[in-house]
Amino acid sequence: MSINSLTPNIADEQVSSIADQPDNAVRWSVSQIQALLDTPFNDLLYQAQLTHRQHHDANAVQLSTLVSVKTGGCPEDCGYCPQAARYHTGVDNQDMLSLEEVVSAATAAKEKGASRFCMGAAWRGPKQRDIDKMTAMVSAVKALGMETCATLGMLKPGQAQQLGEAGLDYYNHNLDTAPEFYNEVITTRNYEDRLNTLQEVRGAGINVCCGGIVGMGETRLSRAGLIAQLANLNPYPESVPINHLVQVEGTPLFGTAALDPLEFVRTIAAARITMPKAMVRLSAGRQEMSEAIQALCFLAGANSIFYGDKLLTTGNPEADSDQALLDKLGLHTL
Ligand code: SAM
Ligand code: DTB
Ligand code: SF4
Repeated sequence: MSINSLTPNIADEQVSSIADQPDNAVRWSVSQIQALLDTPFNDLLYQAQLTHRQHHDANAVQLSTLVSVKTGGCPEDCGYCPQAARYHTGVDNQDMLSLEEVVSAATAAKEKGASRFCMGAAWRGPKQRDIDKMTAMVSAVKALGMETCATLGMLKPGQAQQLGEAGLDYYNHNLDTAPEFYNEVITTRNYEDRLNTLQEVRGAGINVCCGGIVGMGETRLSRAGLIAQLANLNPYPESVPINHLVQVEGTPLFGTAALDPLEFVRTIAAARITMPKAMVRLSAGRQEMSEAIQALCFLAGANSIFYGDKLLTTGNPEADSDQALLDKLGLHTL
């Protein structure tokens, strides 16, 4: 079934050019994605399900567990982040974890059923001595038979290569929001910096994990702008985390007006439709979300979650309650 039969408000000539191109050459305009977001909810979810079922097992969910290998004291000014040194959020700074601590966290995550282990650090970017420690951690986690992921901030030339040689499967670096809203949220690094790091990751042959945050006070148009940026990366990311802002007291974005949860579901659907083969991760913010909204996110094409009782510094549903939710929905894990 063609896209235009389901989204009548997308212009015909735009649709025919999409249909004629292979997935990784598809170019989405912001207005096309806004048209998707404006589609009646049932049509949007139906279209997302059709796309999802063409490329994925509709009842499978991949589990990634996060660990913060270096916490707090970050020099950047990301307005959502509890780890920025300049905001007073009550996060305890923690120097880098030891190799043993990381391996034991990864072992526990594997035993609980996670297939991917993601190591995060509150850095603007890693120094060479940090890369040396990270490569040892990546190799050790890889040796456990897990997929490895790291999110360490901006990478300089050569750093991605070293991480890749150590066995890094994915690097997470988010665009976070649309270009026009970006400066409202972050000023200490720009959009171009982020795109450059993504280029370093691609160049090293590492899979790209790249997504953003919704619920930061952005408009629907800006949500469309974020999805357009992600979908137009060539190729688009293998893994797309869609985070709902976790509001942390002390951060500038604390107190932002709550987003209608159905807008979050729509954003997931737009990610699924525009990046059909990607793993779309229902990411931060699940603890504040009802089971019904999470179920709608799975229906909209999310097929991955962060799993384990903590994200980096904030809470996430307990593993047991997630297992109960997956059971209730008849979802199995990858
Ligand atoms: N410091 C590195 C960086 O910023 O690239 C890596 C860690 S950083 C915490 C990874 C991502 O977590 C951010 O890009 C952002 O998308 C997400 N994040 C951070 N705080 C969040 C919050 N309060 N709510 C939702 N997502 C958040
Ligand atoms: C991503 O997109 N979300 C994760 C992971 N990548 C690193 C982080 C969410 C952080 C939420 C706030 C916290 O726990 O500090
Ligand atoms: Fe630092 Fe990353 Fe938090 Fe930004 S998101 S303040 S770079 S830890």
